[in-house]
Amino acid sequence: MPVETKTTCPYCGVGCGVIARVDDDGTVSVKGDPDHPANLGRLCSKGSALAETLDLDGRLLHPEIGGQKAGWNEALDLVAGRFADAIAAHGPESVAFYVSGQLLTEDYYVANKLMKGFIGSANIDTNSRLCMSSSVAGHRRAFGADTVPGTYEDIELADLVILTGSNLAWCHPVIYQRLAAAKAARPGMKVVVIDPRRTMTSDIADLHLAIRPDGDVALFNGLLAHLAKGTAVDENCVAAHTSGFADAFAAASAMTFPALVERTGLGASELRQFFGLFERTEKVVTCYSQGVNQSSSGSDKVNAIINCHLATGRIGRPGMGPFSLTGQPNAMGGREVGGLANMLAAHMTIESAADRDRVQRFWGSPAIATRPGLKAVDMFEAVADGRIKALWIMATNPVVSMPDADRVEAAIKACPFVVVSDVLKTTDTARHAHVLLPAAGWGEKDGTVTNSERRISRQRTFLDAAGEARADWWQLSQVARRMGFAGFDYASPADIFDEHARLSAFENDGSRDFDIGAHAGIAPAGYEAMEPFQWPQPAGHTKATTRFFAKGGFYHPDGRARFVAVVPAETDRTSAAYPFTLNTGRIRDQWHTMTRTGKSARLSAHIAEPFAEIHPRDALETGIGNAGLVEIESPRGKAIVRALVTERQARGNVFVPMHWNDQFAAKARIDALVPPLTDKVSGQPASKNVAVAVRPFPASTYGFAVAVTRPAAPEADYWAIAKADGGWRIELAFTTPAKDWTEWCRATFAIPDDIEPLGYADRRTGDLRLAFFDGDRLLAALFLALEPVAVARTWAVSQLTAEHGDLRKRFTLVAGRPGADRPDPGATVCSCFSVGVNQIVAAVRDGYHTVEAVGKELNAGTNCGSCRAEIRGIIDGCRAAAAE
Ligand SMILES: Nc1nc2c(c(=O)[nH]1)N[C@H]1C(S)=C(S)[C@@H](COP(=O)(O)OP(=O)(O)OC[C@H]3O[C@@H](n4cnc5c(=O)[nH]c(N)nc54)[C@H](O)[C@@H]3O)O[C@H]1N2
Ligand SMILES: Nc1nc2c(c(=O)[nH]1)N[C@H]1C(S)=C(S)[C@@H](COP(=O)(O)OP(=O)(O)OC[C@H]3O[C@@H](n4cnc5c(=O)[nH]c(N)nc54)[C@H](O)[C@@H]3O)O[C@H]1N2
Ligand code: SF4
Ligand SMILES: [Mo]
Repeated sequence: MPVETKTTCPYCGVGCGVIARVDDDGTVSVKGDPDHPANLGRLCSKGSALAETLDLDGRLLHPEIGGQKAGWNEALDLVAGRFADAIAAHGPESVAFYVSGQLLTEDYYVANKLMKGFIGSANIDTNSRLCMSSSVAGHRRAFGADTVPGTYEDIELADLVILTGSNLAWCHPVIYQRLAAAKAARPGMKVVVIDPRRTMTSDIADLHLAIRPDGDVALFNGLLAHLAKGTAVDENCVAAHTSGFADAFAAASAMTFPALVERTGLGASELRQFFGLFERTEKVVTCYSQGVNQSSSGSDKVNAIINCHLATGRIGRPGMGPFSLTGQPNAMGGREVGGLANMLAAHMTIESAADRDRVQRFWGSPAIATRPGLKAVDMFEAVADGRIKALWIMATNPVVSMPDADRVEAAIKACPFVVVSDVLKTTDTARHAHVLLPAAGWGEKDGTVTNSERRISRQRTFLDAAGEARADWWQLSQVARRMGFAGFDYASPADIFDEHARLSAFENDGSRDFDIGAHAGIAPAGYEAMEPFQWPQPAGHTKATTRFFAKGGFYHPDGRARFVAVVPAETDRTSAAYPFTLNTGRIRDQWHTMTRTGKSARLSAHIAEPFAEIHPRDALETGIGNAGLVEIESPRGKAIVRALVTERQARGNVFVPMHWNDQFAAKARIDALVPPLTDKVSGQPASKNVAVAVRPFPASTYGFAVAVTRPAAPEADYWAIAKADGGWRIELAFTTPAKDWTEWCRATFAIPDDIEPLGYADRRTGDLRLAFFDGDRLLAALFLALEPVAVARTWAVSQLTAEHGDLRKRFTLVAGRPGADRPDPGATVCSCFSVGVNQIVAAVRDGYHTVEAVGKELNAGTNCGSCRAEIRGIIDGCRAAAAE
């Protein structure tokens, strides 16, 4: 009998409910949970492809010490011993944990308790530092606590939704779908997108403001000054519930309108239109994400936004409020347990002696950290200069995702003792670990996560753990016990959740926002059955309170919110040597460092290699051709990626995704170029504004290959590998051609010596093709040209699973052209149904002129809907071309 389990998607902070079904033969399939309030059955492309990421390929199946298989006892004893030794010799500040918003709350709780309450240092920080810490800092400055006031429903109820520094369509696709549906049902609703690039999200916008990088403080200051001159300010609310308005207004009105135009890069009429919309519309939600947080002025951007909502009293009421969209599935849970170096558990503060005392009494712990620990960038600085003697990295890949990534890598390599807990055996970080601990992955682990709207949901087990993998909370508790600490004998995640719930209610009485006392004392059966719920849920609560602050009640001691006077800083970092601004971020179908999404052929087909979006004029002036290769350089490092020439990009800017790393490309770890510059208040790195030089990469030969086995790092100046159906696809470029291409293929694709290639060379064009067959199966094919290779990618990939008994078919393959019987579908647009761009273009030519009609004809866009904006773009493109 098939078994269905309700669980939660492990990717983004939307926190969609998923039903995982395991069939009798062990096949797993997933669908959206229609009863989950976050998604009501919807999923995006990544969520829909979850089943494809569960194979054991590349999994770390047992502990390893020094690259050798080891037993759990041996590995845990070693970790406990080395941490204890470092603490004994150099004190508690000489050890550190670097953890992740992808841990479950229970894992996170134990990590934080061990470091802050038992080791007695606050040197635990998390990748949330790179993600949410400016929002946390902004919330704490304004509200006195890290409280997200609103709910997803507010986005649907609003008459104006502002999306700033958020590519919602690609990064929070199910919220985007909810927004798109609400706008379709209520066309009067307005959407404003503020982003230097015209992203897929901008396609839903009534107004797209292509702001200058980091122009946001100036923009929202300008808005506040404008509001204060009109009638939109809610004087009663300001007087009764806030303080600091006069100073914030003075700071905001210091800038003249012409200076505002210059600082934001926006036209005067665009500014007036935006200000007028905000002024006139009461129901406004301002959603923001990394274009706001990841900045040297990130906290100020957050407060500049919150100031406008406080001034108009538009907070905590239906359809109104500032809304921080959290990135990771459990960024919020990590904040609840105090996983950041400057927080204490259950939203208590490390600087408060009363809070420290309360937490220590609750834990009955021998110590309590007395001051904030090292924030991520400072932590790796301390690793680099030898202050950290033992480091434990869990569920994050800092060699790829930290700024100044090469230096971070060197620091990890030089650290005397590094433990990495991961699900994969080989990541850019795991390769430098002294001890590798196999973690139970999604489907194997069990616990809770909290999404962007404070909703706590269960992740449930539906698979046996791979090999000897164990949950992160178990690994941490075992090490704690072996270090001689009492208070870590948890039998299950339910035990930990119970303790977490009790601590949230401990001596709280409404003084702290985070209170889930209603769940204190929860038994394993209750935990198993737990339905998704939103906090707060204090003991004895009857009805869920879903919003904060409509009637004041802020968490500063006087109960008032604070306006924060913010002043725009100069943020143009370009110079004659580094004249471009590098912006980094995400694409639709990859998740961070690709350790899981990189396993799915469907997801890898959307965008199969690292790229730089560049404006056509900039491309022309720098001599970069479309589909050529670009070298991007900062004083810290270099990357080589494909050029994507597009008017969606603003002049002077380039955008490169953060995902590619040394496992998938020759030189595309973009964080190697990002300096460790941080926001002074939050410590969050400025990952979106880096001065770089951009030039064509001088390749003399370009290549494209398909192969059934994953090649080792190819001998090539540029390579990028992506999973494909039946094997792998590889983009290549060389500055000097190989001496013997057949030998190159043998070495790269492990072709046996007795298999001879079928070849084709065109002296006139310089094209060369080689294909190797084993019986009627294609092993590998290489297509070379002096220009970027024009071979149809999807067609070439399909040859990996085709039958090649017919000799003529083999010749079509080396000719590099699809036969008339198998037209090339083109690059994948819809990953759910594997529909390519050429198929959509053909459908449009056949008269299907709407997204719905194309969907009926091809199914494209009818499952998760993440590609609908792209389909609309293709339809518009075809019609524009037809009109010319
Ligand atoms: N597909 C996918 N989805 C994801 C993730 C993923 O890896 N892949 N990761 C998840 C995580 S952890 C996170 S944190 C979120 C991030 O979600 P988002 O923040 O939406 O994603 P990003 O692409 O990092 O950046 C958003 C936008 O900020 C813009 N931007 C850059 N500079 C500025 C600026 O100065 N001002 C303004 N206003 N905008 C600017 C960028 O051009 C970019 O389009 O996504 C989550 N969802
Ligand atoms: N330039 C630039 N850099 C950025 C960003 C950017 O926009 N631009 N964004 C930043 C942001 S917002 C974020 S959130 C970070 C994300 O960056 P990372 O956290 O480094 O990225 P992930 O690939 O998600 O890393 C998660 C790791 O945990 C492993 N893993 C998965 N599940 C489990 C588990 O259950 N247990 C354990 N122990 N391991 C597990 C995965 O295999 C993977 O190696 O990147 C940041 N870096
Ligand atoms: S929007 Fe997509 S990635 Fe995010 S939680 Fe939902 S299904 Fe997962
Ligand atoms: Mo993030």
